[in-house]
Amino acid sequence: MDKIIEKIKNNQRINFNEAVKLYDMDLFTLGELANKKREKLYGKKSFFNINRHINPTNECKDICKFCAFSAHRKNPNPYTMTHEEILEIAKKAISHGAKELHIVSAHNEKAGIDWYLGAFRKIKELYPKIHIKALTAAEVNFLSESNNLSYDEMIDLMIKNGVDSMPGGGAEIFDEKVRAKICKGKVSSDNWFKIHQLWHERGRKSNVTMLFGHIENRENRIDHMMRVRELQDKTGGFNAFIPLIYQKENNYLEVKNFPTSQEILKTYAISRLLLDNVPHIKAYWVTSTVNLSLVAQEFGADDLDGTIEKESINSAAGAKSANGLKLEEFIHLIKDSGFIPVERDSLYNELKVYE
Ligand code: V47
Repeated sequence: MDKIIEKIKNNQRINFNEAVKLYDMDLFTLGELANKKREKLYGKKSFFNINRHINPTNECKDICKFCAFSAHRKNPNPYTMTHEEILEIAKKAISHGAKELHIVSAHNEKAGIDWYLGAFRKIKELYPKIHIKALTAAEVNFLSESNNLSYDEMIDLMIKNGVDSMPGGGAEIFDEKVRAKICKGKVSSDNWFKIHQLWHERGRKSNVTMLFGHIENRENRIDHMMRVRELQDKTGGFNAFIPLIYQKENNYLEVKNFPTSQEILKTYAISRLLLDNVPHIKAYWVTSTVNLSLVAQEFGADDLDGTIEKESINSAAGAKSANGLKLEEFIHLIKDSGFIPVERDSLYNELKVYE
């Protein structure tokens, strides 16, 4: 273990086996190593943005076992918003100060590609300054396949219709065996990376998530991070790595053992240490709970996502995030935990420092 600590302290890269071994380190030594890296990059600053999540449809052709959001037997409430409804939500969010719309949908075979793209185009026509973070690689793959478009053509259409950056969803766990068990039929891991690579090659930014705490093991998580590090070495296009903690309600995935808070904090810390080329580690409070994401600030995380306003995907599976967080509360929580809240834009330019 001493050798690994030495390497980390000397800013040398750790490899797969060393990263797996870090899980055996005691939490506080590991946390301190990750915190040192985080402090070197950002001091006590913790980033967030004022954003609004919009999930315009839950009608999905795929059945991911972990998903409680899509309309199915356990959640029999299919909906598809009209463009007018989406625009109304955008208008309200922007009037409340939102600078980013995070728009993610299910894979709706009835809606048509112009329903997806037209929504972004209309939002941008009315609100040219708003940042649209939309379409996961899983959606891009679905729309490409169902419209006979190459990924290149799809990406051209996204840019033409006003998408600014891509969210990190649909990554789940990249290990093919685990993927086959939890989300068979969804975009393959290779294609998930292909889509993000093409996006980055257009000079655009994206995020990458990792859904953990279900049937995967520690090796699968490290493998996931290693694949991220590899593409990031080539493109530098990922802004943030976002570990998502599995929520267990209203879905079809049978999970017996859930990760302890210790395991979750170790995962944040290891991601900070292993992903030396990814600028931000996001503790997405929706899945980690607000309290644990505040603690995660001392274990390598420097970003807490945003105020969100409304959230449907994780709250359907049990997360307490349906109505977002109030800005004042968010700021107070970060301050009270000993960090400096920094409102950022979607590309991590600092907008306001709350000293
Ligand atoms: O890909 C679905 C996950 C993701 C469950 O890029 C679940 O800034 C936990 O990608 N338990 C969508 N997670 C959300 C997402 C995201 C969130 C916040 C910020 C960003 C970003 C991206 O939600 C899906 C899937 O991995 N998810 N069901 C569940 N039961």
